[in-house]
Formats: sequence, structure tokens, C-alpha cells
Amino acid sequence: MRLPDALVDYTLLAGVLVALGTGLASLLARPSDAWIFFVHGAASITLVGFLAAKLWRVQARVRAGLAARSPTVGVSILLTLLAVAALASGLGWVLGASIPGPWTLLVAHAAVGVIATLVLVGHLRDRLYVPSRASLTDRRGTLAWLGGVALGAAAYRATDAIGTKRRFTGSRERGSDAGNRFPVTAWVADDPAPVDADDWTLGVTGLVARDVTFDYDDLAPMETERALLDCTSGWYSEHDWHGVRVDALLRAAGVADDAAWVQFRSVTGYRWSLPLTEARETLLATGVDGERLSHGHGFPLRLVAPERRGFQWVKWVTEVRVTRRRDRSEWIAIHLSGLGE
Ligand SMILES: Nc1nc2c(c(=O)[nH]1)N[C@H]1C(S)=C(S)[C@@H](COP(=O)(O)O)O[C@H]1N2
Ligand SMILES: [Mo]
Repeated sequence: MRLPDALVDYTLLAGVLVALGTGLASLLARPSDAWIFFVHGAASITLVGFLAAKLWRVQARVRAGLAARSPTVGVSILLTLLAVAALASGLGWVLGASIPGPWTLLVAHAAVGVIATLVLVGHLRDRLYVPSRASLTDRRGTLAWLGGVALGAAAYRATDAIGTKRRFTGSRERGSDAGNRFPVTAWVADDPAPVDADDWTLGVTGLVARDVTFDYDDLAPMETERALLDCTSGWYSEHDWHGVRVDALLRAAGVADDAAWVQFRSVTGYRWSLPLTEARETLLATGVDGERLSHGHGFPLRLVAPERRGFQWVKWVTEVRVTRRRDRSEWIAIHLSGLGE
């Protein structure tokens, strides 16, 4: 039994779009969003079978195109290589593979996935066609298609059993409960000079009754909370964090009635906002597992935002700003802070 060509082509297109969309969404996912990772893995593994079917079908045409040095076929071959690299790196990560160098295999996977999608745009410009209705609603083809998708989902489930130990996000455990001895990560290029606690202050500003400034000594850690930091580059680490509850700081300043967001700002310009009610519950930490926070982990003060991905745990915090609307410039700031210094 053979799947109609258009069904294969359009399944590949839909699968890539699902993989890209869920891959991007996974960077922000919380524990209740575990389905995003499942759909990402299942859709991607399903692509393997459909990609094989397509390569089998077009092999003669590709050989002819290569002989004629056709640019269109060149794009198709580049896309194939990138797609195979994206699938192999994703599967490799799940199965426990690593690569040398500064990046994790998961970061390489994300980069290849994005580049593959860009090349796909070029391929579609060359070759996109409108399928006939009959080719997509062929009954035997539909049955085979359902079989292929079910097989993909089952194969991804199986990686839970045979794959490496990992969180639902795909992250692997690193240095939990080991004080400051867990990975130091910058989102892009943040690498400030060590902050001198004597020169440093924490300001609570924005929609507050009065701006308040705290010195390091005002922030004697009063609370301990256990929380798990999960970096999108593929590792997680769980610790006891010691610090002050953001609610206590906000109460000292008096939050205005129309406030809705709280932004945490780093000495580097890196910044991120949380909804007010969630922000109140978070901790600004000065210590970890009984140790003073090291410079790399954000001394003197870093945000601990349980259930949020690591890039939102702002380090070297110097200002807590209460706002009415979310500051969208932070989406750019987290990528550019630390560059050009
Ligand atoms: N100011 C600032 N805060 C930051 C970052 C950064 O680059 N700059 N990186 C974030 C990222 S991507 C992660 S995963 C965590 C890592 O925290 P760690 O370096 O203490 O492990 O810090 C977050 N906070
Ligand atoms: Mo991260």
C-alpha cells in the first residue's frame, strides 16, 4: 500500500510546523504544559517515517537534478540534510548523547531546527502546490496515515523507558543540593564584573506609594525555599534557596491599586516581569544550600521563580519595578544585555 504523494508532502509540512511551534513554546513551558514536549517528540518521530517515504519516492528525480546542477534540487538536498540533523540531534538528546564544546546537543538541536525551517521556506517557494482533494481523502491512504502517526506517538512514548534520565522538559540533573557547584549559564552574553555589595543597592520602584532602597545588610535572609531551576539549554538543578520574600519588599513600598506586573532588573540591563500575584510569592535569594551566592549565580541577589524556566531567574538584581503593563522591551533586552560591553 502506498500513501498518496500529496498526503506525504502535506504531512511533512504540518509535522515541521508542529515541531517548530512546540519547540519554541517549550522554551516557556511550565509543568502543566508537559503535553507540549510530548507533541513535539511524537510529531518529530512521526516525521522520520514520512521523510523516508518521500526520499524513496524522489530519489530518481534528485539524481537527475544533481546531474543537471539544479539549484532547486540543491535547496531540497540542503533541507534534507538539515531535517535529518534536527531529527538525529533531538533523538540523540533523548537517548543520552552529548557533544563536545560550549553548547549542549539540545541547543544545537534547536539551532538546526530553526535553520531547517528557514530553508523550508525556500523549498516551498520553489515547489509548493495545491493538492487535489481526492489525494488527501483517499481512504486507504488515510488509514495508513493514521497508522504512521500512531506509530510515531508510540515510539516517542518508548523513549521514556529506553532514553536517558531526564525531566519532562528533556533537561538532565546537574549539581542539585551542592551549594554553588551547579552550572553557571548566561542566556546570551551577560558576564558582568563582580558586584561589590557595599556599592550595591536594591530599589523598589514604579507604581508604589514610596520608592524604597535596601542595602545588602537589610536583606538578611529570612526564608528558605526549595525550588528547581530548569535551563532551556538542557539541565536542571534543585536547591534550598535563602532570601527575602518579594511580598515583604513590596509591602515596605506599598503597591498601587492598578499595579499588575513586577519587573526584576539586573545590573546588566537583563530584565523579566512576572504577574503581581506570582511575583509576591517569589524569593530574591542571597544564598543557596547554606552558602552565600557566588558571583556566577548572581551575587548579591537573584530571583528564584519556581516553575519558570531558568532564563527568567534574573541574576544580579538591583531593581524591582512595579508596573501596570508588561514591558515588552524585555524580550529584546534579555538577548542584547551584555553585548557590546
Ligand atoms: N542577568 C542575567 N540573569 C540570568 C541570565 C543572564 O544571562 N543574565 N541567564 C539566565 C539563564 S538562561 C539561566 S538558565 C539562569 C542560570 O542561573 P545560574 O547561572 O545561576 O545557573 O540564570 C538566568 N538569569
Ligand atoms: Mo538558561
